[in-house]
Amino acid sequence: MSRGTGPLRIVPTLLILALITSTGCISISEPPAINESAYMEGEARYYEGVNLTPIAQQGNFMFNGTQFIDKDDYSIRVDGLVDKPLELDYDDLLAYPNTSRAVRLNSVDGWSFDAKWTGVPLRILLDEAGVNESAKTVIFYAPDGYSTSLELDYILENDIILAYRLNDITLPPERGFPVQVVAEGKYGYKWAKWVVLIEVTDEPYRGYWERRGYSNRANVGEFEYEIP
Ligand SMILES: Nc1nc2c(c(=O)[nH]1)N[C@H]1C(S)=C(S)[C@@H](COP(=O)(O)O)O[C@H]1N2
Ligand SMILES: [Mo]
Repeated sequence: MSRGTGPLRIVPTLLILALITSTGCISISEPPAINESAYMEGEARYYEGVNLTPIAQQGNFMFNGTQFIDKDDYSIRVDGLVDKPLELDYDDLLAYPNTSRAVRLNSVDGWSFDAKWTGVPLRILLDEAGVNESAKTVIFYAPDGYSTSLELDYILENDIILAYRLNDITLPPERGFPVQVVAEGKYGYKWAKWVVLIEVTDEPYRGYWERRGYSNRANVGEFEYEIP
Protein backbone atom coordinates (compact mmCIF):
# COMPACT_ATOMS: atom_id res chain seq x y z
CA MET A 1 0.00 0.00 0.00
CA SER A 2 2.45 2.65 1.17
CA ARG A 3 4.85 1.81 -1.68
CA GLY A 4 2.24 2.87 -4.24
CA THR A 5 1.10 6.08 -2.59
CA GLY A 6 3.98 8.30 -3.72
CA PRO A 7 3.87 7.72 -7.49
CA LEU A 8 0.07 7.56 -7.49
CA ARG A 9 -0.09 11.02 -5.99
CA ILE A 10 2.50 12.37 -8.41
CA VAL A 11 0.87 11.09 -11.59
CA PRO A 12 -2.37 13.12 -11.32
CA THR A 13 -0.37 16.22 -10.38
CA LEU A 14 1.78 15.84 -13.49
CA LEU A 15 -1.32 15.26 -15.62
CA ILE A 16 -2.96 18.43 -14.32
CA LEU A 17 0.24 20.41 -14.91
CA ALA A 18 0.53 19.04 -18.45
CA LEU A 19 -3.10 19.97 -19.13
CA ILE A 20 -2.74 23.49 -17.77
CA THR A 21 0.44 24.09 -19.77
CA SER A 22 -0.93 22.68 -23.03
CA THR A 23 -4.20 24.63 -22.87
CA GLY A 24 -2.27 27.82 -22.36
CA CYS A 25 -3.66 28.67 -18.94
CA ILE A 26 -0.11 29.42 -17.89
CA SER A 27 1.19 31.96 -20.35
CA ILE A 28 4.85 31.64 -21.17
CA SER A 29 6.23 35.10 -21.73
CA GLU A 30 9.98 34.52 -21.84
CA PRO A 31 11.53 36.74 -24.50
CA PRO A 32 12.99 34.90 -27.49
CA ALA A 33 16.72 34.15 -27.66
CA ILE A 34 18.14 37.17 -29.47
CA ASN A 35 19.83 36.62 -32.80
CA GLU A 36 22.42 39.43 -33.08
CA SER A 37 22.46 39.39 -36.87
CA ALA A 38 18.70 40.00 -37.03
CA TYR A 39 18.94 43.71 -36.15
CA MET A 40 18.40 46.19 -38.97
CA GLU A 41 20.80 48.97 -39.68
CA GLY A 42 20.19 51.76 -37.17
CA GLU A 43 18.01 49.58 -34.96
CA ALA A 44 18.39 50.01 -31.18
CA ARG A 45 19.57 46.85 -29.38
CA TYR A 46 19.54 47.97 -25.78
CA TYR A 47 17.52 50.56 -23.88
CA GLU A 48 16.84 51.31 -20.20
CA GLY A 49 18.65 48.13 -19.13
CA VAL A 50 16.62 45.94 -21.50
CA ASN A 51 17.98 43.80 -24.35
CA LEU A 52 15.58 44.68 -27.17
CA THR A 53 14.15 41.97 -29.41
CA PRO A 54 15.12 42.63 -33.06
CA ILE A 55 12.07 43.79 -35.06
CA ALA A 56 12.60 40.80 -37.37
CA GLN A 57 12.05 38.49 -34.37
CA GLN A 58 9.08 40.33 -32.86
CA GLY A 59 5.55 38.96 -32.98
CA ASN A 60 2.96 40.57 -35.24
CA PHE A 61 -0.77 40.08 -35.29
CA MET A 62 -3.74 41.58 -37.11
CA PHE A 63 -7.19 40.10 -37.71
CA ASN A 64 -7.78 41.60 -41.15
CA GLY A 65 -4.43 42.07 -42.92
CA THR A 66 -1.89 44.88 -43.03
CA GLN A 67 -3.26 48.39 -43.53
CA PHE A 68 -1.03 50.37 -45.88
CA ILE A 69 -1.47 54.00 -44.89
CA ASP A 70 0.05 56.77 -46.98
CA LYS A 71 1.88 59.26 -44.77
CA ASP A 72 0.65 62.19 -46.91
CA ASP A 73 -3.02 61.13 -46.69
CA TYR A 74 -2.92 60.31 -43.01
CA SER A 75 -4.65 62.24 -40.27
CA ILE A 76 -5.68 61.35 -36.75
CA ARG A 77 -8.65 62.87 -34.95
CA VAL A 78 -9.19 63.36 -31.22
CA ASP A 79 -12.90 63.76 -30.66
CA GLY A 80 -15.83 63.04 -28.34
CA LEU A 81 -16.03 64.57 -24.85
CA VAL A 82 -13.45 67.27 -25.54
CA ASP A 83 -13.62 71.08 -25.72
CA LYS A 84 -11.81 71.31 -29.03
CA PRO A 85 -11.50 68.29 -31.36
CA LEU A 86 -8.02 67.89 -32.89
CA GLU A 87 -7.13 66.86 -36.41
CA LEU A 88 -3.42 66.13 -36.83
CA ASP A 89 -1.36 64.92 -39.75
CA TYR A 90 1.82 62.84 -39.55
CA ASP A 91 4.16 65.84 -39.36
CA ASP A 92 2.01 67.43 -36.64
CA LEU A 93 2.44 64.27 -34.55
CA LEU A 94 6.20 64.27 -35.00
CA ALA A 95 6.39 67.92 -33.97
CA TYR A 96 5.10 67.19 -30.43
CA PRO A 97 7.58 66.46 -27.62
CA ASN A 98 8.27 62.71 -27.60
CA THR A 99 9.10 60.06 -25.04
CA SER A 100 10.87 56.71 -25.36
CA ARG A 101 10.40 53.68 -23.16
CA ALA A 102 11.36 49.99 -23.17
CA VAL A 103 8.10 48.04 -22.91
CA ARG A 104 7.23 44.37 -23.36
CA LEU A 105 4.24 43.41 -25.52
CA ASN A 106 2.55 40.24 -24.24
CA SER A 107 0.10 38.57 -26.58
CA VAL A 108 -2.62 36.31 -25.20
CA ASP A 109 -1.22 33.65 -27.54
CA GLY A 110 1.86 33.30 -25.32
CA TRP A 111 4.45 35.20 -27.35
CA SER A 112 6.07 38.41 -26.20
CA PHE A 113 8.93 40.73 -27.08
CA ASP A 114 10.79 43.71 -25.66
CA ALA A 115 11.03 46.89 -27.71
CA LYS A 116 11.94 50.54 -27.43
CA TRP A 117 8.89 52.62 -28.26
CA THR A 118 9.04 56.31 -29.17
CA GLY A 119 6.10 58.62 -29.66
CA VAL A 120 3.77 61.28 -28.29
CA PRO A 121 2.43 60.88 -24.76
CA LEU A 122 -1.36 60.61 -25.19
CA ARG A 123 -1.74 63.02 -22.26
CA ILE A 124 -0.37 65.85 -24.43
CA LEU A 125 -3.02 65.29 -27.12
CA LEU A 126 -5.82 64.84 -24.58
CA ASP A 127 -4.77 68.00 -22.71
CA GLU A 128 -4.71 70.00 -25.91
CA ALA A 129 -8.17 68.77 -26.87
CA GLY A 130 -9.41 69.55 -23.35
CA VAL A 131 -10.98 66.40 -21.95
CA ASN A 132 -14.29 67.01 -20.16
CA GLU A 133 -14.80 66.27 -16.45
CA SER A 134 -17.18 63.40 -17.16
CA ALA A 135 -14.74 61.48 -19.43
CA LYS A 136 -13.83 57.94 -18.37
CA THR A 137 -12.86 55.95 -21.45
CA VAL A 138 -10.69 56.50 -24.52
CA ILE A 139 -11.53 54.49 -27.65
CA PHE A 140 -9.07 53.84 -30.48
CA TYR A 141 -10.32 53.11 -34.02
CA ALA A 142 -8.39 51.80 -37.03
CA PRO A 143 -9.32 51.49 -40.73
CA ASP A 144 -9.26 47.67 -40.62
CA GLY A 145 -12.42 47.82 -38.50
CA TYR A 146 -10.52 47.24 -35.27
CA SER A 147 -11.23 49.14 -32.09
CA THR A 148 -10.29 48.88 -28.45
CA SER A 149 -10.48 51.09 -25.38
CA LEU A 150 -8.45 52.12 -22.36
CA GLU A 151 -9.50 53.91 -19.21
CA LEU A 152 -8.57 57.59 -19.14
CA ASP A 153 -7.05 57.27 -15.64
CA TYR A 154 -4.86 54.35 -16.76
CA ILE A 155 -3.58 56.43 -19.70
CA LEU A 156 -2.76 59.44 -17.54
CA GLU A 157 -1.29 57.51 -14.59
CA ASN A 158 0.97 55.38 -16.80
CA ASP A 159 1.84 58.13 -19.29
CA ILE A 160 0.82 55.92 -22.21
CA ILE A 161 2.59 56.62 -25.52
CA LEU A 162 1.18 56.77 -29.04
CA ALA A 163 4.27 55.35 -30.78
CA TYR A 164 5.57 56.09 -34.26
CA ARG A 165 9.02 54.50 -33.80
CA LEU A 166 10.04 51.02 -32.76
CA ASN A 167 13.68 50.31 -31.74
CA ASP A 168 14.47 53.72 -33.33
CA ILE A 169 12.97 52.64 -36.69
CA THR A 170 9.79 54.16 -38.19
CA LEU A 171 6.92 51.72 -37.55
CA PRO A 172 6.69 49.29 -40.49
CA PRO A 173 3.22 49.05 -42.20
CA GLU A 174 2.45 45.61 -40.73
CA ARG A 175 3.32 46.94 -37.29
CA GLY A 176 0.86 49.81 -37.40
CA PHE A 177 2.36 52.68 -39.40
CA PRO A 178 1.81 55.53 -38.65
CA VAL A 179 1.02 54.83 -34.94
CA GLN A 180 0.44 52.11 -32.36
CA VAL A 181 -0.77 52.55 -28.77
CA VAL A 182 1.82 51.24 -26.29
CA ALA A 183 -0.61 49.87 -23.71
CA GLU A 184 2.01 49.01 -21.12
CA GLY A 185 0.91 46.22 -18.75
CA LYS A 186 -2.08 45.30 -20.96
CA TYR A 187 -2.34 42.35 -23.37
CA GLY A 188 -1.50 42.93 -27.04
CA TYR A 189 -5.13 43.39 -28.13
CA LYS A 190 -5.17 46.77 -26.31
CA TRP A 191 -2.22 47.97 -28.46
CA ALA A 192 -4.28 49.44 -31.33
CA LYS A 193 -2.36 49.85 -34.59
CA TRP A 194 -3.06 52.24 -37.55
CA VAL A 195 -5.05 54.51 -35.24
CA VAL A 196 -7.05 57.20 -37.10
CA LEU A 197 -9.59 58.18 -34.44
CA ILE A 198 -9.34 58.64 -30.67
CA GLU A 199 -12.74 59.11 -29.09
CA VAL A 200 -13.26 60.23 -25.50
CA THR A 201 -16.43 59.00 -23.80
CA ASP A 202 -18.05 58.58 -20.37
CA GLU A 203 -19.21 54.98 -21.04
CA PRO A 204 -17.30 51.71 -20.86
CA TYR A 205 -16.54 50.37 -24.36
CA ARG A 206 -15.79 46.86 -25.59
CA GLY A 207 -13.62 46.63 -28.68
CA TYR A 208 -13.14 43.91 -31.31
CA TRP A 209 -11.72 41.17 -29.06
CA GLU A 210 -13.44 42.37 -25.90
CA ARG A 211 -16.84 41.79 -27.59
CA ARG A 212 -15.64 38.28 -28.38
CA GLY A 213 -15.06 37.42 -24.74
CA TYR A 214 -11.67 38.89 -23.92
CA SER A 215 -11.31 40.85 -20.70
CA ASN A 216 -11.81 44.59 -20.93
CA ARG A 217 -9.19 45.06 -18.17
CA ALA A 218 -6.66 43.00 -20.13
CA ASN A 219 -4.01 43.25 -17.43
CA VAL A 220 -0.99 41.08 -18.21
CA GLY A 221 -0.86 38.18 -15.75
CA GLU A 222 -4.62 38.23 -15.15
CA PHE A 223 -7.06 35.79 -16.74
CA GLU A 224 -7.55 37.02 -20.31
CA TYR A 225 -11.21 36.04 -20.70
CA GLU A 226 -14.21 37.80 -19.21
CA ILE A 227 -15.54 35.81 -16.29
CA PRO A 228 -19.29 35.45 -16.92
N1 LIG B 1 -5.85 47.92 -35.94
C1 LIG B 1 -5.49 46.80 -35.32
N2 LIG B 1 -4.74 46.86 -34.22
C2 LIG B 1 -4.35 45.74 -33.58
C3 LIG B 1 -4.76 44.46 -34.03
C4 LIG B 1 -5.56 44.39 -35.22
O1 LIG B 1 -5.96 43.33 -35.71
N3 LIG B 1 -5.90 45.59 -35.84
N4 LIG B 1 -4.39 43.33 -33.34
C5 LIG B 1 -4.05 43.51 -31.92
C6 LIG B 1 -3.45 42.32 -31.35
S1 LIG B 1 -4.50 41.02 -31.01
C7 LIG B 1 -2.12 42.26 -30.99
S2 LIG B 1 -1.48 40.92 -30.19
C8 LIG B 1 -1.20 43.39 -31.30
C9 LIG B 1 0.06 42.91 -32.01
O2 LIG B 1 0.91 44.00 -32.19
P1 LIG B 1 2.21 43.84 -33.06
O3 LIG B 1 1.83 43.36 -34.42
O4 LIG B 1 2.85 45.19 -33.04
O5 LIG B 1 3.09 42.81 -32.36
O6 LIG B 1 -1.82 44.37 -32.12
C10 LIG B 1 -3.13 44.72 -31.71
N5 LIG B 1 -3.57 45.85 -32.48
MO1 LIG C 1 -3.21 39.49 -29.84
